[in-house]
Amino acid sequence: MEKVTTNCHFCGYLCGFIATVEDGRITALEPDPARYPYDPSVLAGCQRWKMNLDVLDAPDRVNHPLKRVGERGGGQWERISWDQALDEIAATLSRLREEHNAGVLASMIGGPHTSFWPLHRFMSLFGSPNNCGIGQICWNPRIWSDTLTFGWTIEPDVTEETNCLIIWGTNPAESDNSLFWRSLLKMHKVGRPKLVVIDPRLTKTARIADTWVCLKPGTDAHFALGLLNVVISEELYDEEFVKEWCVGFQELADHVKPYTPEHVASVCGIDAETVIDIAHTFANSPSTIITGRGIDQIGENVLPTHRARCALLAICGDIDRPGGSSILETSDFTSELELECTLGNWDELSANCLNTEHTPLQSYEGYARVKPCMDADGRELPARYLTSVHPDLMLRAMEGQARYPIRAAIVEATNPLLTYADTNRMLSALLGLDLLVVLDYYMTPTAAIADYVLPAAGAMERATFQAHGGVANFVYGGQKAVEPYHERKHDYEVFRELGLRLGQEDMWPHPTFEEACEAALEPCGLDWDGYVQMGMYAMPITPHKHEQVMPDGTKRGFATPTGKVELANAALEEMGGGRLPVPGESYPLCSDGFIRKMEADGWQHFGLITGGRKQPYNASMYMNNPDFRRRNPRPCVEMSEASAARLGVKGGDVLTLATDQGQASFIVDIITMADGVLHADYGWWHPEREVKLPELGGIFESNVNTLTRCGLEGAEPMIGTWAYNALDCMAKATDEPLDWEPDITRKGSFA
Ligand SMILES: Nc1nc2c(c(=O)[nH]1)N[C@H]1C(S)=C(S)[C@@H](COP(=O)(O)OP(=O)(O)OC[C@H]3O[C@@H](n4cnc5c(=O)[nH]c(N)nc54)[C@H](O)[C@@H]3O)O[C@H]1N2
Ligand SMILES: Nc1nc2c(c(=O)[nH]1)N[C@H]1C(S)=C(S)[C@@H](COP(=O)(O)OP(=O)(O)OC[C@H]3O[C@@H](n4cnc5c(=O)[nH]c(N)nc54)[C@H](O)[C@@H]3O)O[C@H]1N2
Ligand code: SF4
Ligand SMILES: [Mo]
Repeated sequence: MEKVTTNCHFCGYLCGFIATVEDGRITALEPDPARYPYDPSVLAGCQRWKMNLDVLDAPDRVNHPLKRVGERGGGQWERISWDQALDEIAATLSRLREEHNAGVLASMIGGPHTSFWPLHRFMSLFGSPNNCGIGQICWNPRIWSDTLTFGWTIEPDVTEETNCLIIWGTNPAESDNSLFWRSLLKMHKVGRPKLVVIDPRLTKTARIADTWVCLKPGTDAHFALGLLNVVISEELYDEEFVKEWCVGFQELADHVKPYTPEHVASVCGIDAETVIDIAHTFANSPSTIITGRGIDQIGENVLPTHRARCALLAICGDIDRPGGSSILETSDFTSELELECTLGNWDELSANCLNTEHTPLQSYEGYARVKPCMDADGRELPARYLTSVHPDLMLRAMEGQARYPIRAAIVEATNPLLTYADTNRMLSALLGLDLLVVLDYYMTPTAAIADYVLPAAGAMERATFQAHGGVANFVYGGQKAVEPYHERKHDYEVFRELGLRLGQEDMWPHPTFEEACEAALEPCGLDWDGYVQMGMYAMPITPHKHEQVMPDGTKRGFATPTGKVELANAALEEMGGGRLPVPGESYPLCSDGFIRKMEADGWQHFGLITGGRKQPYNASMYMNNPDFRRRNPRPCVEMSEASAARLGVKGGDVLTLATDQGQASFIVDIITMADGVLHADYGWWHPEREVKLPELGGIFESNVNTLTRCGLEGAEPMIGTWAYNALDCMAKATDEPLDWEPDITRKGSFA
């Protein structure tokens, strides 16, 4: 019996544990107070960590490579060896690459469940730029807007000095069970900083705020421009910083003139006074802003909103200063860019990039535009996330509607039939492929239609190295406690072994993930054991970096073409975008004809937002946990009293939502939120049912993404962000009950 340190991986926080290991199996777990991150209040508030022991042996884990037998999606599997699986997959990929080009292979990822650079390295070396993910709606808008404005990404630095914190389109009370939420609770008790929450729903976070701004979804760019209008017209900005460090201030000042408090208040559905008050409070420096999905997933408005946020922080003098926003440091350890091996194959990848003509920033050319400034300042942005193929373009290539076809896909750590937009379109595209490989813990609906399902090793069976895409000098995690149970493998090993079969030997020198990470840590003077012992490598952030005096006597400035904060952006203009942030339109999910037809049938037209995070679930994960399902058994559609009255429904009723794309039904929950808007949960399916065609684990019952779309039309034109918020739908009550039972049993064994 031995005690081994290891980590939970049921959220990105990676809490440290000490595992008791007997004969290669974990028999007990306790929190590890010696390692980052440890805070008893985080664990006390976490419903997930106790699952760690269960899932190692759960009957529904996929434990061996499986190969489809008979029809795709028919639920018949043959257990095969890893060698057979990888040999066959490699042979098919080779053949397809010969017949078409390397772009024939796409990959798909989801949230940050694992390190994705091994997949990206495999794709780079294979020659395909077609890694698809959720970047455009989850991380990239912020990274791109920060980089374009400040030359690198920024992070709020909330301290006792901070005067005001705007919590914008994020609900950390449900989405971020970490120290951040705990520290907000503490701040709330002492009343500093002032908390402003901008959200159409009165969330748990909004409840502790000093001011809750209940704005109409998707009007955030207007709101931000309104704040700029007040700060500039009342001369509340930091004159000195603006004069020395900002370009385009006068243009910005002229641009925001029409966005008076009265005008934006009418667009946002709030009072002019609110805009003025928040501008006054925020202008007292240092103040800062934290953002989330609420503004990352609003389609055309995403880049204008983020750019206006950047401008506000800049002119108020809140950048690169304690209590405001920090410019992050580059990593001392090997960058994600180097790990993903993209530069070595740049020309082929760039030539096959499907985005170039459509989303000029989110493309190899867009990346190449910002790269010289990064190089000059010694910084490296990850390339694969920021050039990832747009899902609409990937689907078009799968549908034979692009300049070359995509015929194969590797799906790693995501469940696109629930979490990507437009489930029906995704399903037919995936069913039409020559090869679909899914690497997951479970037989998800997406895995159920694959040709090969490969078993992934999970928390405590694998080492972890969480480096935030390499945009900070901060990495944390630790070692595995045991070898993977059964024949599960670390994702790294799967991609390495596939790479070795496809001529990539030279680029995979490290047989294990641990060795690869140890090599990545070498520049920090830390070996694997040292990393495991500390659980992290983190260096403090230096403030006022732009003021640093360089060897030639000049100030370091910002890593932008002008060396200053770019309030007006020439590079974007050259790519066909706006020099200044201009709000866009919301693109409807319901066409006029559809609305008329449904209205004739008694349906009503509503605004729609989706996917607000709720504990204990994570997207489509943990729906198979009987305990969670008992506690939180039903997918809900939230609405205000007034909306419910308009629809003639009460809490507990069933409401069906419909768009041009499809339909889904939810249980009504009445909350305090903007009138005329519905909020539908996401990720809901029935792992307890048959996970095979045609019903595929019940994904057509309450899956909100049967309603959504990812079309480029209506997406943000520079990055390609589509919308999961600021949408619309038709709604109607129904008498048909939904099949969500609070008591489920886990389904087992596939071989
Ligand atoms: N429990 C749980 N935690 C999670 C996840 C999970 O699935 N479950 N997922 C993880 C992932 S992948 C992510 S990206 C993060 C996301 O973390 P967050 O960004 O904090 O996501 P939410 O908690 O949904 O908060 C987004 C808020 O935006 C609001 N909103 C919707 N539309 C608009 C709008 O137009 N304007 C504004 N201002 N607000 C709007 C919603 O009402 C919602 O309260 O959470 C992570 N944490
Ligand atoms: N309508 C709507 N759609 C959304 C959103 C929304 O708010 N509204 N949010 C979007 C956002 S921000 C995100 S990030 C995505 C999240 O979307 P996903 O990441 O696709 O969501 P999950 O359900 O968490 O799927 C993760 C899958 O990965 C598997 N998995 C977990 N860890 C590992 C691992 O280490 N290795 C492997 N191989 N598999 C693993 C799990 O078993 C699970 O099946 O959803 C997006 N889709
Ligand atoms: S789920 Fe997240 S907060 Fe909970 S123990 Fe695991 S890593 Fe920590
Ligand atoms: Mo996400």
